[in-house]
Amino acid sequence: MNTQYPIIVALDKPDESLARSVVGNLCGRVSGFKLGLPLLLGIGLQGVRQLRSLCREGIWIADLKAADVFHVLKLTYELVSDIADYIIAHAFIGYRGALEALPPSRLILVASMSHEGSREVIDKCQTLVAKVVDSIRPWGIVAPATRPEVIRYFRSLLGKRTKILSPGIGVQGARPGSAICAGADYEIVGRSIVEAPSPIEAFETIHREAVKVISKCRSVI
Ligand code: BMP
Repeated sequence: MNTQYPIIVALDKPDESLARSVVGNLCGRVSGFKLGLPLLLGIGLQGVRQLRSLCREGIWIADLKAADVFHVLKLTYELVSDIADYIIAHAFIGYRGALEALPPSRLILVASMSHEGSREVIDKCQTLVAKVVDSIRPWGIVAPATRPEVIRYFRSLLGKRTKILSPGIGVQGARPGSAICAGADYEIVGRSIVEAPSPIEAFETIHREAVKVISKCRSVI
């Protein structure tokens, strides 16, 4: 497993043969895979089971961005608990009657998002969202690589006990390695790798750039 650059590859495109080729080629070289809704709906749970059988290493995340009431969250979790190590849900839905349905040790909460619209609502409630995260203490949170100040805020609030996963690298504008430098534990990269003419070459280029950026920022700490 690559520890120099902790990267999770986002598989979103509902293209089973593409996903199988990416997983087959990058298994053991990346920290894990995040399965997006289009892929989950497109290839189905059985397709995902077969995909996972290609790679027993690393972290597997079901990115459902769930935001529902207790019984629906519970049913959803039961469906994906054998195919993924972690499930992503929104923090803003709160604990009572909702997030209490999910085991914190297998939960990743969205604390803030990488797109501009995150400032319109979610980020305006940052202290309330932080309170939910702090009281649940999930395994991890999602915080955007596109706004490193948000990563720093959650890192200083949560200390080292909660993992921070940061999307927004590459196509969305953030530089490989920059979120790790701001305090994230993992960077999430999707299209820059998966939709590149050669995903392996794209991974290697991103990896090289990230290692350079990370070693530079670590040398000034
Ligand atoms: P890409 O590297 O292709 O932009 O993909 C980013 C991935 O991270 C997608 O799977 C998306 O669902 C996810 N993501 C995001 O882009 N912003 C967020 O705030 C939260 C996410 O999970």
